[in-house]
Amino acid sequence: DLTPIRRALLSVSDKTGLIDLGQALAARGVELLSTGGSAKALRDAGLTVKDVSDVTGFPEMMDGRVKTLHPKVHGGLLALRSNPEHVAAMEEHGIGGIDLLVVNLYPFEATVAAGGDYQTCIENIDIGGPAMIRAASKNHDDVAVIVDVQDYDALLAELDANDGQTTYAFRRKQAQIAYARTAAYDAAVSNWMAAAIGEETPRRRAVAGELVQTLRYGENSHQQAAFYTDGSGRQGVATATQLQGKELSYNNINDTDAAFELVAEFDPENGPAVAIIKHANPCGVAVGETLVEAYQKAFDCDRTSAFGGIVALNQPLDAETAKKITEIFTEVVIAPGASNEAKEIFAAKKNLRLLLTDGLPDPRKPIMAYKQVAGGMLVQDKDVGAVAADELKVVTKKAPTDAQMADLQFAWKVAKHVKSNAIVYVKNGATVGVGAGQMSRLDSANVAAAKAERMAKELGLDESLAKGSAVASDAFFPFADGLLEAAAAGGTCVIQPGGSMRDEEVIKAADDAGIAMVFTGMRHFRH
Ligand code: 93A
Repeated sequence: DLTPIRRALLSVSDKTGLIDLGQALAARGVELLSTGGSAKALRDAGLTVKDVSDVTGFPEMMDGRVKTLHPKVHGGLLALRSNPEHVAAMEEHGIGGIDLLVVNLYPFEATVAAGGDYQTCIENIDIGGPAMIRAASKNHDDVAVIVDVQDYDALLAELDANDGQTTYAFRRKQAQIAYARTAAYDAAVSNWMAAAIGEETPRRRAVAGELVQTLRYGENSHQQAAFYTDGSGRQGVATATQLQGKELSYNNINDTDAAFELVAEFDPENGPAVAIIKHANPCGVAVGETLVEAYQKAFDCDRTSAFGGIVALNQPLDAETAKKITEIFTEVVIAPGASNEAKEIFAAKKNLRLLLTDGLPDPRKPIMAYKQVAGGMLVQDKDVGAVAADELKVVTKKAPTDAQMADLQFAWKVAKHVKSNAIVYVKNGATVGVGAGQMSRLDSANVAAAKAERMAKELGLDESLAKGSAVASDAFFPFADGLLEAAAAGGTCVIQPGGSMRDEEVIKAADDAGIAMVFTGMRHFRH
């Protein structure tokens, strides 16, 4: 179970911690082998190192493309020490065992992120590194592999605890980490190539990510969880800087993503927009002349649910809005920037998390969306569909007024971000009732209407907030009943995909109720 380390190969692009590690290993009597740059760094620090090229008898060649790809290296990593034939082969060919491999790969992901040109990215695809990592990992019976600078301390602690040896459990754990690294690395290469080809979301693709952080727990406290990036650099919770507040939870990240993706539907050039999210659904979305006005309008949709919510802004947070937000308890605020004054106001609220990005995600850019099912995974394009104003078809005798049309389009954008079945009531650029996630469309219409009614009471108004509203339905009304419910709640115009077998019946019901209705020809299920 315990394996001593006599000979180690160190080959790292990121030289962080290399000297300390080399010294610690040398002090334990380990012989060091190394490649060009790593060997030089170790030697400069006064350590005795053997060049891999002296081991292989070949110089590093072809711009370093071939340095460690040699049986003297791979035989040393792969030979099973317990197998007499393997040992005999080592002796016959003068192959020395390598008991520890420390590798970190050419910085491919960082080169892509830095906007490296095609050839530079190609040159940064590491071949020899992953080959050695996979070899050493396969042979974790005998060999320890370390692929992350963060694990150097754990390696030294392991050696100290075991008299210069490693345990099987340690080697196997590090092998598992190593394969995760090479898988993520190759996925990054494949995804970069897909983008270069012009296929942002190919059907045949690699799925892997880099760990950002392990989370305290998942959706519930008995579930373990972690957060990964896909390396795409999309503006949002994965790339945001957190200025203050506790660590984000799994649910915070999920809700913050929903909030920011929704608010990004509203082009900042058309004015400020605010979205407030609870349990991944919006409980208030609004546009306004000012950011603070948009926030107030969003808040007034459902003040009860907004408590402890997640707020996303499509513009930098200003002082006035910051002040208003701090009047109630809010979990997270995410915005593309914040004024210094706004930051100061938030600083007094220690528990409020503030996340800042460099901009908004592009709501039209196709990215992959994953959903796990038992035994597999569903992969699809994210729903980036949008319907232009001139593609909307008026199907009723009455056509919407310009103001109604604006609210209908607003409602349609919001409905796309509400769990199906989704019914959304909107008035004057603000949601006034959101019905989410019901198993029947009629129930969603009822839920939205009831919320509009309740909130009107809370605000001391004598008619429902939904009175005179525009209504969006994320998919067609299969029967007239849902539409009639919306009309009864106060809806005066409707936007929906159309396409039901009973469209005629639904259109007639709208005409009879004096409602204007437009078809989008596109639905936005969200499950
Ligand atoms: O170009 S490679 O794919 N060919 C190789 O044979 C090879 N062996 C190690 N890259 C190779 N490496 C990589 O070189 C390692 O994965 C490491 O990232 C880097 C260390 O090089 P140096 O020690 O010269 O800085």
